[in-house]
This record gives sequence, C-alpha cells and structure tokens, in this order.
Amino acid sequence: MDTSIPSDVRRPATLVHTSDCHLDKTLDGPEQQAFSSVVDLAIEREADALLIAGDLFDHNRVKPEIVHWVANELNRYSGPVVLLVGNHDVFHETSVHRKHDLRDLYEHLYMIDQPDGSLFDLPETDISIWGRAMLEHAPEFQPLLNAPKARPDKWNVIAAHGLVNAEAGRSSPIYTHDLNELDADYVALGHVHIHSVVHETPLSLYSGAPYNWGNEKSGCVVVDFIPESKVQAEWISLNRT
Ligand SMILES: [Mn+2]
Repeated sequence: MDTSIPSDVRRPATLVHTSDCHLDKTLDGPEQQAFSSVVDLAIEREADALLIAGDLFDHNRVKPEIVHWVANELNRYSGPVVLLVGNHDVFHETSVHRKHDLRDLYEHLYMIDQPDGSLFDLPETDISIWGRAMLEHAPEFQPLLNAPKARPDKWNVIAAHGLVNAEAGRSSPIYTHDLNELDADYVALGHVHIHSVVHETPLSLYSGAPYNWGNEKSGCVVVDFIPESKVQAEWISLNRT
C-alpha cells in the first residue's frame, strides 16, 4: 500500500486574468463587448476566479448604468472576482469605486482596497490573491512592496498595476529585481495594453487589454494551476471577426 503523502496538496485551479478594460462610454461599445467576451471565457473554462488587474474603468465619471452593467455581466459568471484598481480608476477619495462600490452590486466581488495590501483566500479554491490598492499613480507607489511570502497550501497570485522596468521617475514602477524576490506562483500584471510575458520565475504576464483600440493583440490570459507542474498561462485572442 502506498502511504506516501503527496507533497503538493493544492487542488487544480483555473484563473482568468484580464486588465485595462477601460469601460466608459456606451453600453454596447467595443470595450463593453470585449469585457463580455472575457466573462464568456470565464464561464466556458469554468474558471475558479476572475482577476481584473486594474483600469476596469477608464475614468472616475463613468455613469452608474455602466457599473450596473458590469455587475450584471459578472452575475452571468457568478464566481469570485478580484478587483485591483489602476491609474485610471485609482482608489483616492473621488474614485469611481467609492462612488459606485461593485461590492454592493455583486456579492462575489473581492476588492483590493488596502494601500498596504489586501490578501484574499478565495472560497472553494486554493487560489490566494494579494495586491496593493493604488491611491496615487506616482513614482513613490511600488505595487510589489511588502508582498507576502507564499504559503504551500495555496496558489499564490500577486496582482500589480504598473510599469515593468520603468525609467527613473516613472510612476508605479515594477523592477526585475522585485519580481526575482517575489515568492509566488503567478504575477498578474496590468497597465501595458499589449500582452507579454515579462518574467519567468515567478511567471509574470501582462494580460493586455481585452479591447486594444482595434489592435490585433486584444485578449486575456487563462492560467492553469496544476499540482506538481509548472504554471500554465495561455493568452487568448478576443478579436472578433
Ligand atoms: Mn493603467
């Protein structure tokens, strides 16, 4: 009889990672259609969680109809949604997220609202997500500062909205040496609208925007966490033909 205890006790999990949705205009604009496609993908892949890594909204004056529309879209999915703010929807006093709190409209919404970091262990999955709420898009804001250590029983995800290897003086910088020091399974980045893999260990990706002003590299990322395996991340095009 094999009495060995598997070293990796985590359950397999799937995460959909998006960012930079920039919702702002009409209810049937291309940004809205692309966001619906992200939700469709989360449903199709039976994702355990959806992570929005900043700039869900384009600005702080979006109409309440759009916020309600987002909540209705998320209700189609009905799983846990983790929301990080970005520089277009920073969490300062006049933030769209303070005027219209999505937590009041969607019960499975986990808002990263702490400037020093919010950590969520998501229900019915071993995914854990940490990030820092941006109050001001400034050189002083370091999205990865004081990230927690990984826990062996979790898929440790870090969410950050900022610029990787920014020149001195740029806002919300993320440096390679910071990524190297992270103890995490996956780093979900937002801010740059074109998808790219920016770092291998831990695996760190910009998802890119779901609607990138007509650019053919519009899409989002599906991340599969498999015990005893490398994290798999697949970029999915959301371009409509
Ligand atoms: Mn941004």
